[in-house]
Amino acid sequence: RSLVKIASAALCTLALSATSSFAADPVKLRISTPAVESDWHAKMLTVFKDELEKTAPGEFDVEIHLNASLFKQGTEPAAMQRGNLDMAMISAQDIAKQIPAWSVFTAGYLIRDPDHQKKVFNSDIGQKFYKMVADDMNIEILDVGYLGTRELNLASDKKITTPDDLDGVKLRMPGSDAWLFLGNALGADATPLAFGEVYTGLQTGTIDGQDNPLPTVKAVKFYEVTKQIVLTDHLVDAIFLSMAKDTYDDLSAEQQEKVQEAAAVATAYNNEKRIADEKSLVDFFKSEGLKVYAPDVPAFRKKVQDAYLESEFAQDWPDGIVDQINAVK
Ligand code: KDO
Repeated sequence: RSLVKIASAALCTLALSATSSFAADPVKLRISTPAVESDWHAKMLTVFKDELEKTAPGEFDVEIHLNASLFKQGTEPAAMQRGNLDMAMISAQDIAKQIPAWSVFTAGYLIRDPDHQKKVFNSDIGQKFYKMVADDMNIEILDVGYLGTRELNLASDKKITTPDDLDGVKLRMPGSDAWLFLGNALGADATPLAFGEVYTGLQTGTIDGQDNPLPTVKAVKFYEVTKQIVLTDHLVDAIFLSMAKDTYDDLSAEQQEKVQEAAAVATAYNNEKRIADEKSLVDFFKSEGLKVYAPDVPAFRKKVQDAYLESEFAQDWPDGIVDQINAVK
């Protein structure tokens, strides 16, 4: 009898420790990004982590890996799909490699501004495109963040007015077809290079320029190795805070809700900071000795829009999608 008691007590302890260790084990969320610490979308990851710590104390262990130290730029979706990474901030260009319809969001001069971007992705259009990513890539997009409006940033001080002025300019773009197409559509000679190598490329002259939003030009100090910023406004860029669907599906409904809420708080923080920065940074770059001016933007818009509409990319866009995006007010 006492043996039975001892045995059942032992079982009880086992069961208890199994439950309590399960409850105490936080869900590890490893995030990889090429972003540098001082850029807003890197800081937004800390906001995400802090928010989760507040709303779900001890339930998550968010690990942030910056500077592409965990996975190379552009390889994050595959890493999430293989089960090697839980979260990343992925681009429309990354997604378009696997879902060609997504290339519509890589087209220059389509999304008008950050407000339009948020509204498009919060609408049925966004829901439909997010579902494609969940179904075809097994990745859950939590929210869209505004990466900023991309501008040209060149090492030479030759005045740029129209796309013809970029003839022969070796313009670094991130390494994928969709990115290179955009660089060439602007009139430059697009050349691929990883984000982490751009500063040295500009410094040593292996590239003549790069394109990025102004807050990133500041965060990575590209202004130290360039002479001008041409305000082409060619791409209102987005970054999608995402989670491997297997990781997401393993969370409880309550945890999923907290993750969604934390993502919304984080992207709101990023967007507010970036939009404010974009308004004030022109003066900063001028004070650093750079020329900052607007070219003939309608000439760039026409060249780029024509290039996309005639491209093979456009053949994969859902019927009527450009009109639907334009109609979002
Ligand atoms: C870049 O390489 O120029 C880019 O801006 C592309 C974006 O999609 C994104 O990968 C970003 O770099 C990184 O997050 C670094 O800011």
